[in-house]
Amino acid sequence: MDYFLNENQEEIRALARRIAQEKVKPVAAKYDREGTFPWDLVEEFSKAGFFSVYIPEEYGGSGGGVLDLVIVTEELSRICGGIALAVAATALGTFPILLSGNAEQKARYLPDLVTGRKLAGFGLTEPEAGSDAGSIRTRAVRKGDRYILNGLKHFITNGSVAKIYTVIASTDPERGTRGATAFIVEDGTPGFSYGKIEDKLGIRASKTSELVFEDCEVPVENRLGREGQGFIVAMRTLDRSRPGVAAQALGIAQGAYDLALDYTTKRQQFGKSVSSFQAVQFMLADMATQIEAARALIYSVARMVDNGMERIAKESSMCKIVASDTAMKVTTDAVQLFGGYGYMRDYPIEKFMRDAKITQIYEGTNQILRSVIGRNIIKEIASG
Ligand code: COS
Repeated sequence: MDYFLNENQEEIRALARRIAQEKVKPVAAKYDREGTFPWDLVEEFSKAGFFSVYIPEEYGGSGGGVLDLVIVTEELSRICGGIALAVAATALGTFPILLSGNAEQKARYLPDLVTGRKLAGFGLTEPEAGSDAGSIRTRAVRKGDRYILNGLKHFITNGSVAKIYTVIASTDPERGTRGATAFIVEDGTPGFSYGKIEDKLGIRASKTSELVFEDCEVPVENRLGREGQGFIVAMRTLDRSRPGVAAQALGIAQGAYDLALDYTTKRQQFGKSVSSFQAVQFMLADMATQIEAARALIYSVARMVDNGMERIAKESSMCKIVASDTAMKVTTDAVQLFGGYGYMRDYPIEKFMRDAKITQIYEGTNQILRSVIGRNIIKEIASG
């Protein structure tokens, strides 16, 4: 397939592929085993400019868009979907500032995010507000020139390693989704701390933690947009970040397929390579076809975002569903193709299956995303 990427995007792909091979591959198993955060690789990604690829030039970025971010995420995830999140989750935490930040907020926060000197995180989810994002309980009460935040966010990617968080809190609980407000909260703000750090099945090189707010004082200047706009800020952010989760899933699927193809052409049974059997060829054919279909959809949605299209909740949900279901199917089949070896931790393939699972769950479970697609289809009909 040819996706007619521009010269810049081809260069970004080549660079991300090289860094993934040379720097990520040798240490991916170690970080997965230890569950530690890859600060040395963050340094490499920062030098390579990966944190800046989707940020406009006026804010110090390289002027690309979501498609550029998708390419970086895909290539890094071909080797390790967990390590790729250092970049992808920082983008998730940065989108609200790009979308809704005023000039001072952008000038203050974007320079450190563009370079990767600081990582970002996005605090929406709470124990009682997952799919039902409108029912958050974290409260923000205005007192003079500050807001006092109290509450708990959990399952926050980059939690405890990021320095800048976009946090959605309720300023008017009576108004539900229309009473939510977005804030920028910096690491080190008094009253803000990290709770439980999660021990996960996959993406173990990525940190996931609780964010705890206890009378945390956030200056009014750190409010993103107006009071009551927080839910829309969050939804618009997720519309733009879901192609990134899809790209992570795509990379994981491609990485598992690459290994399975190599293995089945080398593995000999009954005096010939197992890839010469039709049963295996059909599996490889399905894997390759599904991966390409996912890629075509993700790149199209990323291009929609980059061309300034606004209402893209339906399409962005579609690409996340297709790519993450593909990742789960392809990685499971890849383990199958490795036979007994596939189940053993000595081989790299089982990690892909563990890493794939989260892509069907986070940034909207594939079930709630079907509901988002359904609502939008009905709305389109109603509006003619
Ligand atoms: N872009 C812009 N605005 C949007 C929007 C979008 N994608 N989606 C919803 N909105 C607006 C609606 O237009 C509505 O605005 P008004 O109040 O002005 O009418 C408002 O947001 C509330 O929308 P809605 O009534 O549809 O809210 P619901 O509580 O019914 O929930 C869903 C909507 C299910 C779509 C939302 O809760 C959701 O996306 N959940 C999944 C959250 C998620 O991904 N969680 C994972 C963790 S995030 S890392």
